[in-house]
Amino acid sequence: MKIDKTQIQKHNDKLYTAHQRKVKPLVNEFPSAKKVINKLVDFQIAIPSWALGTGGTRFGRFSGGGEPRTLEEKIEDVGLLHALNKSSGAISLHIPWDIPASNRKIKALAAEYGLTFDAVNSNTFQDQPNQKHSYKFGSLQHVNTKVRQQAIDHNIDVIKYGKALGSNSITVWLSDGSSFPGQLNFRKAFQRTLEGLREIYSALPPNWRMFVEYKAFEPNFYSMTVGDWGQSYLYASKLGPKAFTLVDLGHHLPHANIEQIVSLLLMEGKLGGFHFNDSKYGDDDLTVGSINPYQLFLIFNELVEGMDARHMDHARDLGWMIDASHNVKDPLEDLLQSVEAIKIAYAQALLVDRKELSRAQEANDVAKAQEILQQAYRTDVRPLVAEARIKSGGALKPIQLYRELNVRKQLVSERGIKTVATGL
Ligand SMILES: [Mn+2]
Repeated sequence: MKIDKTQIQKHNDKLYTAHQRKVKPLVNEFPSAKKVINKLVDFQIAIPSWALGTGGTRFGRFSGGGEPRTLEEKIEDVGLLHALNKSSGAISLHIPWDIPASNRKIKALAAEYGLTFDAVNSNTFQDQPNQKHSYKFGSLQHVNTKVRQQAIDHNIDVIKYGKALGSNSITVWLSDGSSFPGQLNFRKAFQRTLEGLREIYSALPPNWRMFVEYKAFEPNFYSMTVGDWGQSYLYASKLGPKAFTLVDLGHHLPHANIEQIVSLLLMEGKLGGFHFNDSKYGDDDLTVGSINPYQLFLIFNELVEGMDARHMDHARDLGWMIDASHNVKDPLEDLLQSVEAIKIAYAQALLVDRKELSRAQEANDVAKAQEILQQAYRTDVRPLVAEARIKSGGALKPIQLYRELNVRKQLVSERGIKTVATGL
């Protein structure tokens, strides 16, 4: 299904007067409000193909119905999100789950919905049917050269699929590691992994980037071969200028200071992109901003500061993507909430008075520095985010319109109640 412009216009007309009442005071209060709105218009967050179905845990999976069964239907779902919020203009594919039957047709379909292809993702964390060698004991780190070669070949294939669709980056997340002390020689595992990554790196087309994603634990519970930002940074530095670290918010040990990690990676020019989600305990993959929105704001505060220090384009120079999973919510509503939370945190970070903050920092005025950050964080910027949405042709209240149009009900009637999306 498609949401057309008149449906959005009708919805916006109904709510416009009330919206104007809220946005005007903000525009009057903040001289930078118009600039902030324009930056919000530009800012796009890619949707991963695997987040469109209901996720599960190892205890079970409860499908919500109407889930996309094919790559075409996944593109349709992201198209629906993008029509509503005008901020989800890219889809990130996972190979082998999302291999197109025809690149030309898939590209044309995506263009119909105004979508581009974000980073492509490889998969060496599970065995596929008819796969020759098993990844039970790792992929690029494996003691057997044939397993390593199979993993290298797969990643190079993923680059080829991405290239055909106009993507320009690959995200490599490895589940490699060990679950028991003594199982692995850390140094050999690192070196083998580096050698494999080097081969993949050398297959990158000229304008491509490689993102090396780290994770502290799971599925391995004693060591991960790309376990933290230091290890990822080490790989990315040794690989070369096209390799970067990717930060997934849920992939840290509890209480890690992610904003500081982000600041230093940016300083070194080695931050490549983000996977947004939220968590309370581990890699919970919860809706962005649902548990700790202040942390999200502090991360964006460092992002804006660091990107501006390097004269970077906020919208284009880093990869922005959601990486979450939904056990009990409608995945599309959940993704709308996640995108909104990201834009709110970004808008708040844009409102931080940088000059004043720097003065307070240089004067050791700790209380003032905190006041400046919290002044921005406690500003209700939702009308600015909504204004940006109207300007780009989206809906004032995306979830409200999604419900009014009975989107899920229609998807269930088109696709069936017992559909299961491919992927995790
Ligand atoms: Mn991730």
